[in-house]
Amino acid sequence: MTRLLVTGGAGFIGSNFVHHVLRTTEHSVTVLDKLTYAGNLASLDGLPDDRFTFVRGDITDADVVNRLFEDADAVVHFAAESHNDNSLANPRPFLDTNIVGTYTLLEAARRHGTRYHHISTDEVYGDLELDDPARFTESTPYNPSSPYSSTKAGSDLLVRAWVRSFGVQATISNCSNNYGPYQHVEKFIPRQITNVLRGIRPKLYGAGLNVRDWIHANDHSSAVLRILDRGVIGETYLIGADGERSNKEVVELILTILGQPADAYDHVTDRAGHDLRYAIDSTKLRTELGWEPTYRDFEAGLAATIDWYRSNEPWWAPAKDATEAFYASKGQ
Ligand code: NAD
Ligand code: TDX
Repeated sequence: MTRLLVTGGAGFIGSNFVHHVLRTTEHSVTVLDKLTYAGNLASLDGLPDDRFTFVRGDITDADVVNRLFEDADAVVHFAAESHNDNSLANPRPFLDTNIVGTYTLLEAARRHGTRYHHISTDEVYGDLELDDPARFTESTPYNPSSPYSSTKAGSDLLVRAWVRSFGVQATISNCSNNYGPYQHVEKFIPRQITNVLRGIRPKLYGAGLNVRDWIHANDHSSAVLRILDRGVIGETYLIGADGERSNKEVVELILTILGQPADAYDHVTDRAGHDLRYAIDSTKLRTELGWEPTYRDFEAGLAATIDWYRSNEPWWAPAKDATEAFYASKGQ
């Protein structure tokens, strides 16, 4: 049995990953999470006590990190400040957690010789034009746009340097936009679903023509497990499921699934520096490691996600008012 240390396991993708690992493998999991506004212990309810441990702590705290590395066979690093809009309002926590936090984990991986997998984003590559048929590959040059994506890019480069300079046993994955249960209501899809459920009109930044490449969080989880099992040390793998949609299309789908007129949304102030389009070419992961996504029907996955938010209002309601107040203060 492998003992996994999962940072950020109380967040959106980390909690989906922990559920997926405990459901589909024999591994045991320890979560290290600071429980910032984005962490929610309720996302980890119902896990088996004999294979799951939760530790509240900060990834920038070398003492707690080193103690936990002593008992880990492998580390999967999800913890981050993850929201672009927050990074525009207050960048500092992004530097602390995404850069210094990653540095702290890499130093521990180096000291303990621990296998380390680094979770990152396609946003490190910047954006593509709307009419450009190109997609990101592992050799696309880094060109991040926001404080968030620049700190993620910086963290990826630290990993590459620690592999080359110190022989750390690391892999990196850069994934496209995730959707699914347990995503904070600040993010696009949960914000619009919960708006409609509350009788608030969805809010589309600018014209809504920006394109995101959607993947279900469970497919992200299966890809990460595959890289942990079969990935080549020092390599980067792009994770994506061919899910390109404009934001306008997604809002119209949410409204239609919830039985509302497809045009019952508002256009609001655009995001500063708003990336136009992301698109992932995941050929390397599919051909070299034999991974394939399971959720190929975005509409079905979105409908299931809407059902989850409809059934789990106690999970999301406590964060909803403060999130909407933050957006309202910016005309969004
Ligand atoms: P999230 O904001 O939902 O969760 C982040 C978690 O990290 C929270 O539980 C939070 O409490 C914890 N955390 C934050 N700072 C910490 C610290 N200093 N020490 C310990 N824990 C801390 O984020 P998410 O959307 O689940 O993203 C997880 C990872 O996946 C991030 O690295 C992100 O860059 C990456 N990613 C996200 C997406 C996406 O669509 N959401 C896509 C690609 C990659
Ligand atoms: O109310 C909104 N209206 C709107 O039009 C919000 C919150 C967002 N948007 C737009 C902005 C983006 O074009 O929707 C798109 C998606 O927005 P976010 O959910 O904020 O995601 P994005 O900025 O694309 O980044 C996400 O995917 C990559 C995650 O938050 C990152 O952590 C990940 O790295």
